[in-house]
Amino acid sequence: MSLQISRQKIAFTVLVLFGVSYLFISLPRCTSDKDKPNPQPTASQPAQPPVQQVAPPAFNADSAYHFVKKQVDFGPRVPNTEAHRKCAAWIAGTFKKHGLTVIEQKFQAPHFKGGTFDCVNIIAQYNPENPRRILLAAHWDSRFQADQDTKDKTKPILGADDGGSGVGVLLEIARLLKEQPVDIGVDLICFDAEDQGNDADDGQDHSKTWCLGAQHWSKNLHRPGYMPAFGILLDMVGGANPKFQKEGISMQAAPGIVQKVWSVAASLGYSNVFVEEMGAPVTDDHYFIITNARIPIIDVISRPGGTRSGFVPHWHTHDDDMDAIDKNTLRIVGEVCLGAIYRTHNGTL
Ligand code: AHN
Ligand code: ZN
Repeated sequence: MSLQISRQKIAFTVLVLFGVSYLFISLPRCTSDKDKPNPQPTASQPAQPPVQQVAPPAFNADSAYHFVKKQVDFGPRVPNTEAHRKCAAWIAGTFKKHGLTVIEQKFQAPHFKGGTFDCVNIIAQYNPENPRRILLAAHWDSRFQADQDTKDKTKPILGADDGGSGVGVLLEIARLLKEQPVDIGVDLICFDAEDQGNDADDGQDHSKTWCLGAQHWSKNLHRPGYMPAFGILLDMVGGANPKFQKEGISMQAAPGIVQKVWSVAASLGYSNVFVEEMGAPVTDDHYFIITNARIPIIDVISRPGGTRSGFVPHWHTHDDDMDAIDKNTLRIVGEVCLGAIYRTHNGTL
């Protein structure tokens, strides 16, 4: 009996020793210098306190969906309308409610059809004084006309997916940062007037009629010299059957960021959504942020194909309402963004 126990003890001890030595042997292979919690202090680099590792909180897709619906319930968010003004106040107020420091950057921009738009970029800062920052962005306006529809082509759209979805994900992330703090700064920026541009296919370059908020902000940064480690732009991240390709401008300007974000998605099991395919370049807010502010930012934009544009079938139509929103897509994108945030905090991105 006693022999029996001591044999078990020996077996257990051997297992423990083997396990411990395995850890010691294998650990150095999967850590890089930046992951070492306590680097030796040098003259130029003082000792850093170890980072408290934090697991990302669970993204609540019901909450994100509710944030999309709240925006859509105001009606089309076209500049110079009551719905636009009311929704801006609601977005800013919701970020403030979750403890973020909000700047409402007001500006005027010309509409290509004539007249000016009264616009506002909503800049929500988490840990505003932390110099180590990342940027997540989306546009919050909705398009003034349904040019891709067959009927009511001159009426504005609700933009549940095109506008609402990205902001819904950002608002849910703001809520979760309060629940599970990180020791980095995060800026959640909602750009105005992304979607009021000229879509005429007349061989002319109309790109400057789009992304008016991102154009203004990238030339008038809310903090001079603002430079996050990287940025992620979310555009049409709420439709069913999403497919995120490696968008062309992102790959040219920030291929390493695309790689990191796609590897987060892969580790979460989303390689079927964040696919290993090159996508066509899209003139989106990130283009102006890259060219004017030199910030490395990538565009996560769904292009499932099957349409002439390659965009979702409800793109710039009246079908872009709450029925176009799939909670599962919001969850996938939300989890990937949270993965990028919490891995940046942990030093493992
Ligand atoms: C153009 O159609 C020029 N750009 C697509 C960017 C966009 C529009 N994203 C949402 N709506
Ligand atoms: Zn659009």
